[in-house]
Order: sequence, then structure tokens, then C-alpha cells
Amino acid sequence: MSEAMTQNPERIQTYLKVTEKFPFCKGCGHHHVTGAINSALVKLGLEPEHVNITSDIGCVGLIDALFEGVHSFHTTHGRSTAFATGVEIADSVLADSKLKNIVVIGDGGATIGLLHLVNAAQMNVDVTVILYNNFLFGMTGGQNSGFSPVGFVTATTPNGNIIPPVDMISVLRGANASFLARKTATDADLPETIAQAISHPGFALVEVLELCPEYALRGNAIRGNKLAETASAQELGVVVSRRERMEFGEAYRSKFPRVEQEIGAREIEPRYENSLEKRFGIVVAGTAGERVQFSSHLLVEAAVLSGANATQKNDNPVTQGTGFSLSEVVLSGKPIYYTGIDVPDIVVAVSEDGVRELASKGIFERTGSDTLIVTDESLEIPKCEGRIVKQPFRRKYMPGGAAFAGILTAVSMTGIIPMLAFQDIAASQKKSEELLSIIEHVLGGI
Ligand SMILES: Cc1ncc(C[n+]2csc(CCOP(=O)(O)OP(=O)(O)O)c2C)c(N)n1
Repeated sequence: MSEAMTQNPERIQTYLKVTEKFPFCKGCGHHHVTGAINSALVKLGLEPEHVNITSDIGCVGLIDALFEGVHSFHTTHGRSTAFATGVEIADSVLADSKLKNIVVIGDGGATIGLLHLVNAAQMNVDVTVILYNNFLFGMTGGQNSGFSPVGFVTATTPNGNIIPPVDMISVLRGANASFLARKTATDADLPETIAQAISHPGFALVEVLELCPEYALRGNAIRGNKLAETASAQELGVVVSRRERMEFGEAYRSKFPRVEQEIGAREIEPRYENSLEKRFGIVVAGTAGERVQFSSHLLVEAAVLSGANATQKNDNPVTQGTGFSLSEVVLSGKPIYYTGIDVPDIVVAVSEDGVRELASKGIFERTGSDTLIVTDESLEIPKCEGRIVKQPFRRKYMPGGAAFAGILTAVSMTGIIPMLAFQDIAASQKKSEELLSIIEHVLGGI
């Protein structure tokens, strides 16, 4: 979305960590294409925090880590476009839609995950795919891919490939892609084309033809200036560029403007103040069906009501109603870009299932001397650092109230959020009486 692309007032000179030493072999086209992505970003002057680079598997999978300050993901083979599509939808439908998602994928990955590219093009989601097409699977020893030209000699086609390659431009044109380009790695205007693709509002793909010096040059009498001929590429340059279709996020919002209500989210105006001096990571674990995730959500709402930023990630077995239930909550006075918890500040464990899951996730090995571990009196906690507080949560508040009581106990001991915020949030719930009575009892007991 072009209006969402913020110009950086102090233009960034490079988005790369290393400008000279890339990890690729001498003569590999990946050098040029990666440099061109960087030049395109410099040209566009995007804020690094508004850029997300998702890499696929292969030599191309080394690329995201070469960039500095941007968000990045390294994903499974062929699935990078699907990951980026998910990130883009979350950003455009649920957040401020400022993120520019760029996928770097090889022809091997594009062969494996072809349908993800088709799907992204069909949706016209605002993802830019840079397809590094060196006509073979580079990292694993030069096997032929769905993009190997006829006659191409590879490790698995020693007498020349006999299957005609996929024409990506034609496939994605058939899927209604709104921006498609095919270039060669050494084209002087490659950065310009990539910049055009990134600023295009909707799906864009730039297929870049290049050579793998390690495997393509053996047995194939081809050189850089014959790339297009080798690939039998019919169309070069920007082949499709159309804007009639709305970009997916925009289309979704215009059709379903009340998305927050549909997903059950609500606006909370801060009314209290928090005392968060640093980012706080809280892990809550118990048994499925015992309101672990719901109670953690009340914590998130109370934190937001106290002016904090908060994220919540839930986990439970696929069976949903049995086994453990776990929530990871991060609270911070600053925006939260990383939702992981390396060293937890608080661990709340209210059932055996919960303790088992925390142990299998290695949480007890990652506690620090400042970690507060609040747990039910009945539970054995594995050896760990930190302060352990045991209380009869299950007995006193029934299994369904134990997680909430544990959270309240931990939060009131650290004082990061005022209890008044919990009272307000509890009062707005269906089971407000029960929740308010837990708050009252916990506060009375401390
Ligand atoms: C699902 C899956 N299949 C196979 C592999 C093994 N593998 C690792 S790298 C690679 C080759 C990647 O080739 P390409 O996508 O063209 O990227 P390049 O190395 O040429 O940059 C393969 C097949 C894998 N990691 N995952």
C-alpha cells in the first residue's frame, strides 16, 4: 500500500549487515539479486521496521540474515510465500498495514511450493516475491528443478533434462497476478524493477534468471548473456502491471470494516498507569478447559487498560479439550516486536499438565534469579532458579479459578499493573461476580 510506505527522513545508505562478503560462491547470481533488493530498499527509503524479509530454504535461505534492522523469517522449503501471506494479512487486516513483505525463494522452493505462489497471486495480497531462478536446486548439489530448461545438464539429468520448464509468468498470469516481471541478475535496472514491485499495491513477482557457478556451468555451454535464451524465456522486463483489482487487505477492510468485532477484539482506552520498567515475560500453564488462556487474556486486557502494550500466544494440544493449556504473555511500555520469552519474569503453574509442558518446553531451565514462580501447593517444581511461591489455588478457587488467582498473586507481588485494572476488566465479563470474588480473596490473602 503506497500511502502506508513511510519515507525515512534520514535516508538509509544500506539495509545490509555486510556489504562486501556475502556467503555465496564466486560468480553466483545471488550476489547481484541480493544487492539489487538492498538498492531497491535504499531507493524507496522504507523504515526498516516496515520491512519483513521471508526467506525460503537453500542458498537463498541465507539472505534474510544478511539484512539489518528489518524483520525476517527463515521458513520451510517452498512455504515462504504462505508464511509471508499470513504475516501480510495479519498486518493489513488487524494492524496498521505498514509492513512491506518481501519473499526470497529459489526455483527449487518455487517448484515445491508452487500453489502458495498461485494462491498469493489469486488473493492479490501485498507480498513481493523475488524468485532467484538458477534453474536447479543449488544447495543440495545441483539437482534439476521444475524450472530447468530442456537439455539442461544437472546432477540428476546428466544427459540433459527432457521435461519443459514451468513458465512462472504464464502460471501467475493465469492466477490473476497484478505485477509480474522477468529480469536477468546482471540487468542494470534490476533495482528499479524490484522497487516497482515492492511499491506495487498487491501481489508482485520478479523472476530473476541467474546461474549457479558450482553446478550450472558443468556440462552446459551457457554464460550470463545467454540466460534468457537458455531459459527459453518468452517475456522479459515488466510483463504485467495493473491496478484494477484492490489489494487483498484493502478489499477485505472495505467489505468487512468491523473486523475487530468479528474476531471478538475490543478497543480499550487506558485508564490506569503501569509500573513496567522493562519488558515482562509471563508464562501461564495449566490444564485445558481450566480457563488458562481466558485468565491470561484478562491479564492482557488489564495491562492494556493500564497503558501497556501486550501480546498473548496460546498453545494446547490439537485435541483442544485435554492435556495442557499454556499462554505466553509479554507486557511492555514500548512496542513489542519480539513476542518470544527467553527468560521468563513470571511463571504461573497451576496443574500437573502445566508443569509437564513447561518442563518439556525447557522453561524451568531458562528461569533466572529474578524469576517469580507461582504454583499450586500440590505441585512438584523441577529444579530451577528463582523464587517459588506455593499456594492452594486449586483447593481455594476450584481448578477453573486457579490460573486467574495465580496470575493475580504474581502480578500483585510484582506490582506491575494496578489491581483496579483487573477489577474493571473482571466487572465487564459475563462471570463478573466469580472473577471479582477471586480478586477480593487473593488481595485479602496477600
Ligand atoms: C521439504 C524439503 N525438501 C528438501 C529439502 C532439502 N533442500 C535443502 S536446500 C535444497 C535446494 C534448494 O534449491 P533452491 O530452492 O533452488 O535454492 P538455491 O539453493 O538454489 O538458492 C533442498 C532440496 C528441504 N530442506 N526441505
